[in-house]
Amino acid sequence: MSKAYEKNTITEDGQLLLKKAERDQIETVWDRYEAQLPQCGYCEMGLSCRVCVMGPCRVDPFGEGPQKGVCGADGDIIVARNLCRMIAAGAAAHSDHGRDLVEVLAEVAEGRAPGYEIKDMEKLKRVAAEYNIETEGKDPLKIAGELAHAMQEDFGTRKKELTLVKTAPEKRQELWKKIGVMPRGIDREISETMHRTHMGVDNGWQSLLLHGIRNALSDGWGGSMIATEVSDILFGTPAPKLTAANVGVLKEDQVNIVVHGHNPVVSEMIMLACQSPEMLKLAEEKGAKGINLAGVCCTGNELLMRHGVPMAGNHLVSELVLTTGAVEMMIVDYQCIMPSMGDVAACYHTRMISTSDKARFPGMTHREFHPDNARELAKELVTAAIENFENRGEVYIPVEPVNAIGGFSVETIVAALGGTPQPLIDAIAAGKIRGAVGVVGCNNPKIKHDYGHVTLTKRLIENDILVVDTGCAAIANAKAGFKVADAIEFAGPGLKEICGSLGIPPVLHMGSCVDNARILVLASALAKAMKTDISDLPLAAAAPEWYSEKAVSIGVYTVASGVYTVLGPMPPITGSMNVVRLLTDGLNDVVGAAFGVEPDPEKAAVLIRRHIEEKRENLGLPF
Ligand code: XCC
Ligand code: SF4
Repeated sequence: MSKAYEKNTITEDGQLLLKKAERDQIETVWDRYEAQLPQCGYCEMGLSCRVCVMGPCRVDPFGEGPQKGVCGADGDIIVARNLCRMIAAGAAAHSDHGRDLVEVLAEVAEGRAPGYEIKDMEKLKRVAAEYNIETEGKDPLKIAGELAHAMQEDFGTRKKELTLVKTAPEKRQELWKKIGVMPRGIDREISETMHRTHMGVDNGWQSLLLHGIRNALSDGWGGSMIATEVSDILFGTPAPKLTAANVGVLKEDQVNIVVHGHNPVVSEMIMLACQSPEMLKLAEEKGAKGINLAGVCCTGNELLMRHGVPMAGNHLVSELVLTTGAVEMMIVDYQCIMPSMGDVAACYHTRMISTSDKARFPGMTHREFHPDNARELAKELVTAAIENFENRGEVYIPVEPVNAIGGFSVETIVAALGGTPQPLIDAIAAGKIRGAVGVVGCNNPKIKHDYGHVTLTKRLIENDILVVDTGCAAIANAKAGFKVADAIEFAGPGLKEICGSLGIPPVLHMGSCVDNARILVLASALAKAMKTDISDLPLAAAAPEWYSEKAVSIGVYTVASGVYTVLGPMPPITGSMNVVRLLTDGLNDVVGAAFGVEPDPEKAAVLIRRHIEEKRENLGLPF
């Protein structure tokens, strides 16, 4: 194996496919990253501003050139404004995804979404109760309609507080009220961020960042949480399922369809079409042994969690999946779909389909999904994919898939523990499990692909720290083999004993990126059971390879919820030492947690272990 491929990714399939891509003259994300180097230092430090047309401006970090933009904004203001706009974009992405699900729920209630239904009645009632909706003896569709309406109000501005915030521990809610960051409407907070960061509005870097926290909280305890809850209501609450990961999940003798993006609204319908006898028969007629559906990124995670649909890869290998020449069709919705995908597909027989009214891509055919046409359109697309089977050229699927178990919703974890979180708390109290860490987020060509996730996770579990994961991190850990019951071999003695007796892996797949809300719910349940606040618990989070604005929002709401969070790549804030100090230290006094930044996962593991032991000591738990 040539060194160049090893430099980019630790995965065997990634390395082999990179070689294939080079042979096929496919340009990848790594090539384009290389071509961008050196990247702009001002932008890297957050010191460039394009907010208005008196600019663009930049502030000289060495103190020699200009220290203020044309309007007079200094480095602190510019850095804080830029960061807040990243939060707003990330919160908007998650929350708009949530909104799309709520709209489907509303259409289901009105009987206008053929093929969609209420899958989890119990959850519908439970969530409706959070919204003070009477459910006793009421028709489920009526409950669904009322719930959809109530959730839509969370997006608007008619309230002082989002509804689901009240599921946070009391102490946390009081703190948020005290410091003035209680999120109100989801759309309102995003819109207010855009207002505050307009030239000549909020020029206090502290007040800007406080609002940034409020905006991020409206994502975590609002838009994302709504997305997760409604997905469970419509498609079922996940329970453990056997699945597999890496590009080896593609099948040489079957029609391969890959879904990419985030929202299960499209991918669930594609899955149903793939399973229909009519489609299976057609596939057979065309000489295929079946229809094989696989996922990439988070819409893949949604299907994996609920149905065990296998995962072909995460963000950075999304282009490489196409270089197998084995994909008949890739169907995308939105977020994290590189605009290069159409170019890559053009070199093979793969057909690329975009489906969302808000997301277009070069080189893709646009077939728009709406609740009323989804079922029919899904069949049409699957038919086209099957018909494309005969156009295949050379196929290269160089690896065998790795087995994994997915589907650990909070409901399932609590059920596995016997109905209450108490056994987990006992195990933590006894020191068998030192604590728990959420390893989440993306890939980024600045970090060797999957190296951050896998190295950090390995170090944590071998030190008896339970890992829960989501997003592309979860896919990395699945490929690394950490998600089978036998993976307890990688764990320290205490974690091994506990997971072994429960028959669960030491790394629990909790879903997609909006499903980080599940981690909030779990942390909240632990804090409530221990009658304390989340910030007192031996917990931490990490985003070892993050890249996206969504990850910024996630990081900020996680810290604001009281969880120490270590980022791999440095966010663009180093142009302001004030902002750096606040985020990495000062926030401890404000929300009881702060950020760390450490691109080396070996060192990040040490930071996290130290933090967990400190929290244990404060709680008086044994060493
Ligand atoms: Fe995207 Fe969600 Fe990041 Fe992966 S982890 S690169 S955001 S797909 Ni969410
Ligand atoms: Fe320059 Fe100020 Fe306009 Fe930003 S807002 S571009 S710093 S003048």
